[in-house]
Amino acid sequence: MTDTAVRPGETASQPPAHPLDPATAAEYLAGREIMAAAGLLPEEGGAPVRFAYYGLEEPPKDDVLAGRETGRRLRAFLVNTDTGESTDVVVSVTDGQVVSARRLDPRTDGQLPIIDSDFAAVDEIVKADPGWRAAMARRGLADMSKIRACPITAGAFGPATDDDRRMVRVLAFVMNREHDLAWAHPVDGLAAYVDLIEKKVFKITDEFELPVPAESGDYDDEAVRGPHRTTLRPIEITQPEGPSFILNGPWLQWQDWSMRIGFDAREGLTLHQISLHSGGHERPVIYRASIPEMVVPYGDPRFRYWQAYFDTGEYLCGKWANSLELGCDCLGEIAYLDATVTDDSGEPRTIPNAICVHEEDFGILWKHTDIFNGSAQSRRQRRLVVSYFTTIGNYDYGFYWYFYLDGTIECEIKATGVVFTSAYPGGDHPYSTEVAPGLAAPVHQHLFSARLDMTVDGLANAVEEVDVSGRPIGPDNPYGNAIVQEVTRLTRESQAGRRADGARGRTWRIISTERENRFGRPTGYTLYPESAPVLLADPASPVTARAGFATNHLWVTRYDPAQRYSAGDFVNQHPGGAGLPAFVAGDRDIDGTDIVVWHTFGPTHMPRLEDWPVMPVARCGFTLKPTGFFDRNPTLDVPPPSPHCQAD
Ligand SMILES: [Cu+2]
Repeated sequence: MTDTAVRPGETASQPPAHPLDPATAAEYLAGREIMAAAGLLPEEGGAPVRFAYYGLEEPPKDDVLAGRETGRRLRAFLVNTDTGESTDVVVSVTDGQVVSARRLDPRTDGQLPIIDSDFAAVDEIVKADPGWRAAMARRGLADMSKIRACPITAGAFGPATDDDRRMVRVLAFVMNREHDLAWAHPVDGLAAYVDLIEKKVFKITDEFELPVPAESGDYDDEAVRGPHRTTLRPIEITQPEGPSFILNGPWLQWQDWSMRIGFDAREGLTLHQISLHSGGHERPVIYRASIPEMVVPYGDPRFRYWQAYFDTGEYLCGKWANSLELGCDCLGEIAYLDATVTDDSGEPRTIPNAICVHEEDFGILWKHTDIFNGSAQSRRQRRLVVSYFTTIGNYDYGFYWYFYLDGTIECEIKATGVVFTSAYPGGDHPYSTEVAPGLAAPVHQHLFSARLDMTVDGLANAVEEVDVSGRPIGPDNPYGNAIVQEVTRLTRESQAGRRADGARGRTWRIISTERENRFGRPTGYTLYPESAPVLLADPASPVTARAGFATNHLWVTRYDPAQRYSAGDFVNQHPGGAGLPAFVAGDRDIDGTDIVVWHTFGPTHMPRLEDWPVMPVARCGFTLKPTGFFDRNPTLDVPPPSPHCQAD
């Protein structure tokens, strides 16, 4: 086993070689100095101005593809924690200048994301509040050292006086001893509304009292889990000649695939310029792939109706990335990349081994035993895996991208960790599952949004919706066995907000409008959705207004460098309407032009008993398969795994 980590610190003093390379520690520091010199960061040291986001402002696609010198830019969201003043800043590190600084209006723009120091501040604020302490005391909870305060983004539900505040809503959990699992002991019926600028509790909702569930959920305590089983024998993965990929900084090449790896505090892992080497040249497939938003709306309509996390736009998924351990999180010949993000003060922070790159055997690629010529052949499938894991509160999410020998691309998200909990009210409560005595896990959805900036054989792409259906008996179909494909070209943005339809096997084919295969048909890639439910909240609900992206499985937009986030740039307490519904309002032409495909996917999670106290990974995702992109099976040249694996 090897650990061939690439340490960005080694090259921090040099400018990155490629315009899409992640921002370096040196660039973050330089950018912060530019902001300080421009008066955007008053009072160095103990400063009230904090970085709610800080990352690379990628140059527009046209400039990158044309090889134009663009310079390096960074974007920062600055929030003054004394006044609430919020600013969206872009600086040019190359020119040493502030490019733009826009003051936000919270009533129309919403609030900047939660910052690290909000967590500690909220704990102090609620524990100092007499009203909240009295409500806890009524529940027999007087020892504040055992209480864990959980700040939850507020959404936008009115009244306007609440929505104008930079605020969170706080639920509480009890941690009886060191290492106890607090999520097993929710304090229900009570929420504190905290103003993060005034630094006080401005409202308490105290609607009912239920006993704090008592059973321990500490899954690492032998009294809970029992003794470790002793029947698992070792599995070792070895590649005696090393892996088949080449990782040169963030540039990755494996078999016919090549791509650039990026990482962002908000989006996490980003993949750029994914292409296939075929027929002697590079064929682009996706210019940029990422998961720029996700929402986890909960389905309990009682006092916690506001619970809906936009983990990416409100909490910044990438910032909470885990450091991965060889032999624990990843097995075999692993190459790691570090990620560089910043803390609240814009100080660079390296997350060692944040991104994992490795190669996996994936069972049979193709196989046939021929009844006529006696040939028996087997080939092994392999995939290249690029992944990272992040922890957002109670949940942990792994984001995995797979690239296969046959040109298939998959995105898989692994959801694990601990389900969010409440007290079980008893009786027939339809909104949650009782997972331990008196402990409930409310129903919720995890809806992810993939942004796929497609470049199938170039910029000129179009999307076709493909359904399959049987045909009724008729003169051309006398025995009723006919099956046909129905192909509908999606030509305008207004027409391309689509839902999956499992009964029709609905897929979406992204085609080149310039390049053809050997039968004169457009080369393409097909998106296979999972056809799980979209957002189930009522169309008139506040959460639907804010998570408009999640009301369709598919959106297609004309490329616009400013349209990056599915729920809009500013998600926290946004009143709604931003992101994809706004992007498509102009109803642009999407036929034979530079387009972006957006895909909503993810499970509706009615927790099972087996999800408690820690949840086995639940998978979701989507697949992109070449469809007439190649002229035949592109893996005929894969050799048998061993000479004895074929018979002629
Ligand atoms: Cu879940």
